[in-house]
Amino acid sequence: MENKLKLTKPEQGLNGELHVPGDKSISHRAVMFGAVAEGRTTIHNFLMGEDCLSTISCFRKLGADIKLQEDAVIVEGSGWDSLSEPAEILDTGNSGTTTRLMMGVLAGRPFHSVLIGDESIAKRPMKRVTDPLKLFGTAIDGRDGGNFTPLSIRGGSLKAIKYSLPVASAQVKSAILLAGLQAEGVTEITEPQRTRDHTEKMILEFGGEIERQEDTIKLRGGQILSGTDVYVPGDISSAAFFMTAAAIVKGSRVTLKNVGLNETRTGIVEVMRRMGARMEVMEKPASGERIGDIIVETSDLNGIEIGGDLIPTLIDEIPVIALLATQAKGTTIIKDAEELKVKETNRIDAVVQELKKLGANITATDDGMIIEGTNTLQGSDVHSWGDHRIGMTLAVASLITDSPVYLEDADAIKISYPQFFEDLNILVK
Ligand code: SPQ
Repeated sequence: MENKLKLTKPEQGLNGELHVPGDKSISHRAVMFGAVAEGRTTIHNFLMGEDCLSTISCFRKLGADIKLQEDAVIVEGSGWDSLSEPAEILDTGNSGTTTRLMMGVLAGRPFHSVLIGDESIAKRPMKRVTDPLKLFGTAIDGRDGGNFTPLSIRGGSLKAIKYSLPVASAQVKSAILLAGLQAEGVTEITEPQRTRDHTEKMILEFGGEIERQEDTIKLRGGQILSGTDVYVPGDISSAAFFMTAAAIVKGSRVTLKNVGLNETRTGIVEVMRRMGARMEVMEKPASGERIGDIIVETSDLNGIEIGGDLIPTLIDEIPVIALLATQAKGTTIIKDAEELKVKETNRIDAVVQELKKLGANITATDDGMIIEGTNTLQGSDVHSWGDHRIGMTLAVASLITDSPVYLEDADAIKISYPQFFEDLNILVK
């Protein structure tokens, strides 16, 4: 059982309050915008997970002045031109967001840089970003015609583009917006489905202008952004693990404080409501991103169908929703989610294979999965596949298995939630 973490069912339910760590998507973007804006940016509740630390490390290699303090991250921005050619390769670690958004930043910088990540990043498709960046006029190449890392970028003067996204992806949209800010003219992007809009919101928070009309976003290049204070809300994708745990572990009542409630991210709330979860969402006044408290109690759940426009609003929560569905009466069908195949792992295969080991009645489909509930889950040896969201899903599953779960590569959880087990312990005591 070496290198495996033994996880056992708690004696009673999960109870109490928790502040989940800062939102990963917003933390990345706050560093990036802080580095290219003029003046000081102070980021409160920054997520100190490995992915966001990769973003900081890449920007430092470009010459950005970023200080980590106990309660904030301070970025002293001096505009786009303050970034300079890195002497070293930029290593984005396991982070798709760092890789793809950096590509947009580097597209307009007049120097050469090389981006590389870990084994998982090396398998994730980048052509979806290199294609539009080439249209702007960037010289960019990589393995397989620019589809895989290492990527080599020589940025330069960019001309605005009109682009219709072939896949619903906030990362691709954001890379185009970051290039668009450096381009001459007005960039227009049309989305096939609405995806998380933290980049658009952050452009406004940094004093920029951006418009949205139905599915099309318009952004003028050459805008000067100003440093600001960013308050990062709790990450709803992290909260989702405790929302699920509270719903499926008997005798639970959990309050998750100050969670981000941006409507492009709250698909999990809609799904849990439709499944019949006992939950309450209490929104609080906020100036930037929406925030509030989410209270979840042990619930009797029913299977539902999940697909269409809802998918981009809960894409990262699907592994834990699959676990939730094992505890719901009837059938849950998750469809239109083929994007899961190109995340940190193929998350359809990973979830199905690992939950099956615990006795779940779950089948993979081409674009999602079908889960038959309700199942009593049993303990087993399982693997995170090096994917933080698979690791946390299996850790939550262990709260209801009739014997211990032995989780291999639990360390992957540190990518987005370094204090996950400490926070879990707060609720099981
Ligand atoms: O950064 P990374 O590795 O791509 O992270 C993931 C995650 O599970 O944390 C996906 F694997 O989240 C993405 C998300 O799936 C973060 C993100 C963003 O911050 O813009 C957008 C989504 O990806 P995409 O490809 O749909 O744009």
